Amino acid sequence: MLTPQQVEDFAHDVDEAFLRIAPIDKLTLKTPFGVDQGYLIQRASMARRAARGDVRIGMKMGLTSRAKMQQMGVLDPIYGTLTSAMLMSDGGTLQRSAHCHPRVEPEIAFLLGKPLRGVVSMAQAWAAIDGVCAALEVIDSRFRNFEFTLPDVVADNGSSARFVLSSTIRPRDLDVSNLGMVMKKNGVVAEVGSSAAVLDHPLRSLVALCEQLARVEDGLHAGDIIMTGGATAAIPVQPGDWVSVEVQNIGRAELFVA
Ligand code: OOG
Ligand code: MG
Repeated sequence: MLTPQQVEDFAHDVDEAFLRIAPIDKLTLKTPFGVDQGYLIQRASMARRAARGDVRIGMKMGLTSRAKMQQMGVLDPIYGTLTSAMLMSDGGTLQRSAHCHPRVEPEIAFLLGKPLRGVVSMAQAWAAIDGVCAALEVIDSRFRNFEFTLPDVVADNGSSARFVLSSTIRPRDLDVSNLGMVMKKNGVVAEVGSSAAVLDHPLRSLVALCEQLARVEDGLHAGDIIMTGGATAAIPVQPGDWVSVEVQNIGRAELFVA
């Protein structure tokens, strides 16, 4: 168990690494702690961003596909907060110099039209969704070489950095369980996958998020953007790169790196 002061100190460390764009050693190297403590640090570090005027606009799930779990060596899904400063416009430009070591991954995102709380069925989760988007997430671990344990990456808000969404479709009859996903770098296919890679069905990611939030008496709001997690491994990017994602029956989103 960490003391409240240790939680604050770790939140400060991870926030400073974010502000200074200077990766640090994983926190558990100094003092080991568990996942629940990781979420306390996450909360405290995101409260620092909120105090600077950065507003919560949704939540992300991470490590929901085997490809991501294998790439990172961490085997459990996690969640983090999405804020207004993270949202990029489609076709927007990512400043490489504003990040430590950015990587990009293809995702399915949901827009919630209704709040969701507690244990919900797949049917209830689907009924709360107003829109579905193709998405790219830019992750940028605050830890040196992207090396961390589960509690560390939780403390670091799931390595979140930026994200971009395609235009939204509101498909009552669309089946999102097994849609082809292609991520290209500079027009060349980099990763190919399926939405099925995300917990067998990306809607399960939303259901799992609700369940995890219920444990801390939290929930999702109408208007929230929900990122369901990378369907393939993430790819590193450099200035001059452009990355796009195409999701079958949904759409396309892209970003440029300067
Ligand atoms: C952790 C973040 C994982 C995802 O979609 O799986 C994530 C990381 O890979 O650094 O965002
Ligand atoms: Mg992700």
